[in-house]
Amino acid sequence: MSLEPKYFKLFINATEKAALGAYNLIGKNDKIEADRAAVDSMRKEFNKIDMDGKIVIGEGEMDEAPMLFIGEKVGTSKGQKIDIAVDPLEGTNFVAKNLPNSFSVLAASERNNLFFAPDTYMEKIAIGPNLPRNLVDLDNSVEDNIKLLAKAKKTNFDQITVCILNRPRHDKIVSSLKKLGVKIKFISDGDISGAIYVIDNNSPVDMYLGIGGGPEGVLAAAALSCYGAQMQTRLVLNKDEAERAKKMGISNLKKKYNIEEMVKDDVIFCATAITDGDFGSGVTDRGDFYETTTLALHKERKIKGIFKNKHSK
Ligand code: VTB
Repeated sequence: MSLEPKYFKLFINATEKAALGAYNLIGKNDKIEADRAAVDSMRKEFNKIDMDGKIVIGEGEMDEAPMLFIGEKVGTSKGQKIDIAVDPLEGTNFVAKNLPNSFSVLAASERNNLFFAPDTYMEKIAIGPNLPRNLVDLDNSVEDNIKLLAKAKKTNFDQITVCILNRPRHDKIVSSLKKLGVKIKFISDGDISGAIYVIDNNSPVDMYLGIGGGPEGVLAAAALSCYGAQMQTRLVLNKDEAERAKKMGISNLKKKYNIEEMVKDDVIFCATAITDGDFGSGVTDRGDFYETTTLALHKERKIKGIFKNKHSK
């Protein structure tokens, strides 16, 4: 089922307002306050929208997050039944330290169409569009995945770039990549952008690999699905998390999820830059108004664009 077109602008406005909310906290070295401001502004906008909205990926579970918690109802309750995955401030460190690549992001789809991922780690592998379906697989060795990708792209290993979060948990993957002579793009944080690099024509990234946040995985999948890119994920759960996941209705804890299982149908994806980033300038003070830059996608309507908007002070 498709989302009504009117929601596209309304959701862009929600991430814009969250980005504006965090703007005054750029460089204040207070990631908690920055996150709170973004969450607060996004929630206010949601509650003005005529929709029967539900947060499916949010700031945590009800007992640990006061706002935008998983299961929270948002909107006026008139209108379409919509599930929303949010990360009002992706890259809290980046905002706190005034570094590039922080943004406010959401994905929305009709009820029950987004993977209800718990707030745990997730293994991820992503590649761009126009490649054979199911080309790579989390159960393949790193070597096999690189070989398959290089063959499909008719290129050599040393022409392949893999993006990965710079974490000790990835040492083994990194050493395999080094042995193959593959180029590595390390990121310090922010693996939604990391995964999105595979569809960005201006970035040389061919594959995203490694373990990052589960919620970020679903948000990245929403963007990638609008471009026909591929992604496969699997939850990484400790004992407590396994129990929680079961309670959330996940019976097969070792399941590999393909992008079509994470994002089942139509989806709207919006990401508004807070600090300058890969898809454009962060919130900019133009004197009389603020200007925002948003990457916004609507799968069914094939809209993929960068939208600049003015906001009065
Ligand atoms: C991951 C990643 C996020 O934080 O959740 C990461 O998905 C935290 O990883 O994009 P560590 O626990 O290893 O620090 C981000 O990078 C930013 O929220």
